[in-house]
Amino acid sequence: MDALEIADWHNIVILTGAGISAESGLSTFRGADGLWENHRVEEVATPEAFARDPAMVYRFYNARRQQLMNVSPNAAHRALAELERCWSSQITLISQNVDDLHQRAGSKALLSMHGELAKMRCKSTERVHDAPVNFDGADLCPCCQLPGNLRPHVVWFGEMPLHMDEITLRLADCDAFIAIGTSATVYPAAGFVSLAQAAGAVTLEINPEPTSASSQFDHHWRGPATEQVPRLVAALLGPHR
Ligand code: BJW
Repeated sequence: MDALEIADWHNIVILTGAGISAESGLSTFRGADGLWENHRVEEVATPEAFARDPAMVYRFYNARRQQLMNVSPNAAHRALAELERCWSSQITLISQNVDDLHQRAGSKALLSMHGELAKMRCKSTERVHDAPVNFDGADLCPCCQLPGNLRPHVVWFGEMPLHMDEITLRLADCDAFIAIGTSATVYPAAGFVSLAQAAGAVTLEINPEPTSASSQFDHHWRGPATEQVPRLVAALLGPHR
């Protein structure tokens, strides 16, 4: 990928995954430290798990909300926020992460496709509310005043990710697609590279390791996000910084 190629990029779609927050101190889902109380994420992040054992699922998300208070955005989050501020055409930042590190770094137009840890949702009205650090089935919902109606505002397996209409439109009209710190194991996000390629986009994967989608990407920058993302943003903004 050279400067000439980058000069043709106007609309850029960037997808981030758990790897971008790893160097802030948040565990990835499928890394060596990815288990929680010996459960895989696929056993906790489902509507069935919530129906079977709500206390366990509330505990999982309460612990992760607690953890968020002790971490900060890193150089990769900050570089993407700078890119959004300085890029003259369109940047679409899609995150699979439910942490708020992109927002805290200054990204404004973020599409959080798997929801947000800092929010909770009423199961009756579907209204979304700011979440306290801890809540569970005993808490009264702010809109319906009933206990047992609040769930984390996150997307579990089998549920429809958020903002899909907008994401599909942006992918159909992008010149470049960049995936950062995602294992490409969870759909529909794992299929975005194909949609972008069908639109004629150049594709770049940033990840220290190869992933199951690596062969679909045109370019690979191997290394941690805090090194590779600032390098990418420097290449994109060049003399405009
Ligand atoms: C670094 C780094 C550093 C480390 N720097 N990088 C069979 C076939 C195909 C699909 C399906 C199927 N059976 C079921 C499905 C669908 C299912 C699915 O994909 N299942 C798979 C397990 C196969 N998907 C769904 O159900 C989704 N809904 C859906 O499909 O609806 C229907 C639909 C149809 C058509 C269009 C649209 C929709 C919903 C998926 C919801 C996922 N939810 C979770 C939990 C969210 C809440 C929470 O956080 O608790 O989202 S699961 C979990 O995985 C979380 C993540 O966002 C997601 C992806 O994980 P991610 O980010 O890739 O993390 P890791 O840990 O896997 O990878 C980290 C990467 O970072 C690694 O590559 C490292 O190398 C790298 N890394 N250090 C850069 N320093």
